[in-house]
Amino acid sequence: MSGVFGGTVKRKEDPRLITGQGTYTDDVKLQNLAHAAILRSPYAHALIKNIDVSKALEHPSVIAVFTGKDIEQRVGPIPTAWLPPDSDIKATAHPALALDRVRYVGDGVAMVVADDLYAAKDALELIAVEYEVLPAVVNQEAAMDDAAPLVHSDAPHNIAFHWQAGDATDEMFESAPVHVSHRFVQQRLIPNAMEPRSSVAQYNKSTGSLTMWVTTQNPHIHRLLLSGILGLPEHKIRILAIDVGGGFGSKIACYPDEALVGFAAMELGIPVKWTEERRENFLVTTHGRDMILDVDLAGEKDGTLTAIRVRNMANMGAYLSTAGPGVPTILFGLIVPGAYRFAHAKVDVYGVFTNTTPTDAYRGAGRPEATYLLERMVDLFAMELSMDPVEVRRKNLIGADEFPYHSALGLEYDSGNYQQALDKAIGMIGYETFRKEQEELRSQGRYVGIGCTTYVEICGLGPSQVAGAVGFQGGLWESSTVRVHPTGKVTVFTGASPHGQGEETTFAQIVGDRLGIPIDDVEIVHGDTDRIAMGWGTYGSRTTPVGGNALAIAVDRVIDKARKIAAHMLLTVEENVEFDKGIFYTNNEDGAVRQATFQEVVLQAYLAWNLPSGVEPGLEGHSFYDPVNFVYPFGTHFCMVEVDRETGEIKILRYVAVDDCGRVINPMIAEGQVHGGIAQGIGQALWEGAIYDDQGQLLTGTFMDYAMPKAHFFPEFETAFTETPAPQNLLGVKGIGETGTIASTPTVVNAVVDALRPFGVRDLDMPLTPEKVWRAMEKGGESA
Ligand code: MCN
Repeated sequence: MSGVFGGTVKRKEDPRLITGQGTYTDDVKLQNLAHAAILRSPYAHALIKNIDVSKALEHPSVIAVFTGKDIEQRVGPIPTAWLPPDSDIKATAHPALALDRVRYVGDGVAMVVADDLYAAKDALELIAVEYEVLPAVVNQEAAMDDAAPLVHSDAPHNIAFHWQAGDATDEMFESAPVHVSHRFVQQRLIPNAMEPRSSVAQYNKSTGSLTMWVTTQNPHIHRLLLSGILGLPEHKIRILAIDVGGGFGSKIACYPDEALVGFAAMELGIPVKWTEERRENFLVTTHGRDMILDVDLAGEKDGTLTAIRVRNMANMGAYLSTAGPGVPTILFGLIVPGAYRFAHAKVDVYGVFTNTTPTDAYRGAGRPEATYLLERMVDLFAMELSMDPVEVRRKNLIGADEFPYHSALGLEYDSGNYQQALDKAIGMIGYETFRKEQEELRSQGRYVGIGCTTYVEICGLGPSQVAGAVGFQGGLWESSTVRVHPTGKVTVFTGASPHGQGEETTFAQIVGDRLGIPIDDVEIVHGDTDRIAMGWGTYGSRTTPVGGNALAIAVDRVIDKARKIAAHMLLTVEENVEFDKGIFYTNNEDGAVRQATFQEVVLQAYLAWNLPSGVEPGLEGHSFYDPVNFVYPFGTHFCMVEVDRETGEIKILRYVAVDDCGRVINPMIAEGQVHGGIAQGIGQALWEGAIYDDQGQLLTGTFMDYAMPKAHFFPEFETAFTETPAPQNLLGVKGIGETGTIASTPTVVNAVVDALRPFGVRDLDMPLTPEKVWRAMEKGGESA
């Protein structure tokens, strides 16, 4: 079926985006637009002894130069929005421009505003800053050491917070028949959305209102935070997220740069634009992952898993970013037991300050890290018992009849059929056949391997009550307004803020399906705080399960009102009126059918000549939907690889993904999300990794040193869905935006380690570069 729920429909937004008709923030052109550039610290840790801006001010194109001291009283600190409870959190102030100390390379020191972009950048070189360089610390474990320099004097041992969950005790591991321990390092990753960050601000002095175009995933959160930072009432700020070229979590945070642009426009009374260079994107846009994970797994000799324990040292960087503390706590910690029937679990998380770029969400945010350690541990456990890793998984997966399932860490998994997804993936990859071929190929000196991941994800953020209980300083519901125009065309206003995911199409499908109208008659408006009352944005694969259901409820409210009007038109009572495929109808006692089209009823609502008593004119539905639970997508991924004995190069032979996101609205879009996610997850497994030297200099600050995956690195992904409806929401949907990233990283690493088994290799730290793999083979030797 095409065009409605469940149908493959081409993305409505694509003709605009792929023919260069998209409008991005940097495309915004205003009269008298000035340009801002930001002077950034070249040191990871230093005292600022003096800043001399006089020469920069002499530059003929320079309009103003601001330092931290200049704006201290006018621009408030950049806050974090996540304060994990009972964690003794040190949410130390993050000034928009450094005051007397810089804490990472890239920390803002001064801002130049000039009438020309290049002049602004030239003038940065005219600012003389006198620094006293201090020792820096970049590794979180080293930062917790007694002797480590302190990033913030009020955070002893550089511990920003300590958060715990679960009840597993030492004894459970010490006395377990099988006990496997291992340390995993989740390397730091640098999100690289196609469009770098940008903001433009325009202040109207006569009305006291500030309009800002911002590359953000959550315009209303930006409005809320900027209102506090700039001391401007919220209703005087309009945030516009027009076309946003990807975010992957890195455009959630409210950054100092945006506050500075807003301030400059207010202060100078002229519009100001700032756009990040790619180099700045590497340096100051929030990074992802960077966790050191010490894991213990306990089980029985028959392969039953009983308890899991993790100590996570999470590198938070120099400041706590907007959602930063949420990543290693709720998003990571609570899903550690995964898809398995663990009786006990324990998670200890230390959020640690270092002299590095702040970390925040990066696609999957916490869940890839949890899934990685778990799926690697399951393979190590299977290795310990000489069991087939797939069999260990099958034995421990939560059964389809056990839902709703209460996990060892207190979550209620909504629905699942994990075995079905596993069986489907096994069938697609041909697991048994491969195992036989593997033996044969190994005897010929060819090193092929297969890896598996059976995952469950927590997403659809989320019930506001839970969000509040775990420290999020906001709600996580979503709003929707459905405005039906007199001709039956529809405009939807959603508080979600998609930036590449395709909801202009899938949300139109939800409306088209329910109202029985073509999706071309539906326009989705998002990313404008003046047109949309409130919303919490797009991240955590929440847009469909939360925003989509808010929309469905609002549409149903439209239908409810329209049904009253239709009943009046059809000379019957509301209860006798059915609505199907855009037609209201009633069955007469004589068997005749009377009917009115949706459009006829809508017109009546506006003409208002003949409305039932008590029914107001017009047709609009609103909803503020707060979900009762998260949603829990799941699935099984398999990967086959071959490792070149001579070079250590890894070739991905096949990749199979079976995912379950409940009812699928648009299979093509969902598949596209899985593809993108897999590519990003494999990027972490094989190529990507940020490296700092001991002084805190980022050594991987360009695409020359930071390897981004490219399409030709991958085989064609073989994808499929199973559909287990989400039982707690109207549409039966779960999120799909992150599943690929979550599942693919351990899948590939498991496959490579499997290929290297003849060399006695148990584990390798990511990224699995050819050199690392080759050395492992050399060290292990053929006979190991
Ligand atoms: N969908 C569907 N059926 C479902 C679930 C989803 O057809 N059962 C569709 C949706 O309607 C939407 C898409 O799949 O068109 C993704 O929806 P959803 O899972 O709700 O995820 P979000 O829209 O909330 O997107 C967030 C998610 C995250 S967290 C990151 S990070 C990410 C991602 O999506 N960043 C992206 N995908 C991205 N894709 C692009 N192009 N750019 C990014 O920055």
